[in-house]
Amino acid sequence: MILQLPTRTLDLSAPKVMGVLNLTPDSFSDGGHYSNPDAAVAQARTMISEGAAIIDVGGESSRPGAAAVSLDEELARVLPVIERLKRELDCVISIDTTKPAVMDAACEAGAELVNDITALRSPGAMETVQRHSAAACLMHMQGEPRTMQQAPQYQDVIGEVVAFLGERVAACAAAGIARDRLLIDPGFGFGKALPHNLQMLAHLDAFLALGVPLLVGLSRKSLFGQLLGLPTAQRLAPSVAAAALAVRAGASIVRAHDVGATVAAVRLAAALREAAAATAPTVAASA
Ligand code: 9MG
Repeated sequence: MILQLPTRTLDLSAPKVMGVLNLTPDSFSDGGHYSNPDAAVAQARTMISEGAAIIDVGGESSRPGAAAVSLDEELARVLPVIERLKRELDCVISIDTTKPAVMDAACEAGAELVNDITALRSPGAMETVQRHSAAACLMHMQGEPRTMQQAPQYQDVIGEVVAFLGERVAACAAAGIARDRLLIDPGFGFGKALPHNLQMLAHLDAFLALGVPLLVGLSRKSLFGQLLGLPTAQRLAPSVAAAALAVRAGASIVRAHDVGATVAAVRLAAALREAAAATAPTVAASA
């Protein structure tokens, strides 16, 4: 599989890691670094040296309960960084936003992928992606970030999320965004309780049936806190293990904070996936 971008083609036959570059005040220990593009560019440089193929730049937190950010504030956070990434580093730049005006300005500045947790449902979002010939990641979320974790409800989480993503892929195709510009994402932690997240991870293959490359974001998610009792700072091991499991099950892109460890795990999982595809066990079942 490939992902078609405006200036290049990303070969997804080997899985890729998307490094998270959050430019929100709560993302930095001093609470103010986001206003300094130098720190952000240095962090992106490190992630690329560790093997990230994509840098996902975000100026608004999607954590449950996070405050909304104005358009001007979001633009002020992301644009100076995208401009410098475009000038100074060789990577695919992704813009993590739900606002069409931010998508537009970010693509103008050099972003080639729009990562939208609302799956391009804002008026004008699909048209903006189409106008820039950008790629898009369509993510499932039940509800909205402020309240989504209060009481997520599904009859059949896999069936409902697959159906939603299939509808969004069809809507994008109808708007002229070719399928080879799309990624789908089940949205771990976005309006899902622990059993929903575990069912989705256990049945990731169900999403592959849509024929669109699968991106997953599990890094440091609260499901590891719920399952293992670990605070955010101690979620590296389960995050990396989950990334490997996702790739073994067929994911093409993994979104991660800890790029070096995730790249190593993903390479192992990809090698196992290839070995499984190339060899069939010949051991006869015992009578
Ligand atoms: C922005 N963001 C936070 N978590 C995410 C996830 O799981 N997937 C995608 N596509 N974006 C995410």
